[in-house]
Amino acid sequence: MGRKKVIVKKLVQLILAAALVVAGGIAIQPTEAVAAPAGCAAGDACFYKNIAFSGTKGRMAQCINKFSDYGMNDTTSSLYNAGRYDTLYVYQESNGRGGVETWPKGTGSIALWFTWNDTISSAYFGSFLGYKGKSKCN
Ligand SMILES: [Ca+2]
Repeated sequence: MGRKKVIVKKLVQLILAAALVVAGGIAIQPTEAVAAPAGCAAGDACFYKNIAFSGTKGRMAQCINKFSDYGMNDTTSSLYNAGRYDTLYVYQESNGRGGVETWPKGTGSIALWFTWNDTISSAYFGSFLGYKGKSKCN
């Protein structure tokens, strides 16, 4: 193989690798190890109407079947899991239905991406996943 062909092959490999990184970034909502926002108490998960943990805040201690019960359906643009033990599970529809995304304790997102911005309708700490749709989460 000539030197030119080797260089072209390497370039193609680099471009393909970059494309894969971009595709992965779009497909997966990144969990960011961000500092806990002020006012999000230990043990809670906090949901904010605006990015960067600002705007109207909702807090969750265990689980919420319907964000609409709190006037927050499809409004969350940033969130933080200040839970002590559990991973936070959020869903695109009420009662734990639809697409799901998770944030381990101590992580959050300062700006939810694409399909996750303004779409969250229910949320559960891992220990309460068994109560999806039940009154305990109302
Ligand atoms: Ca929704």
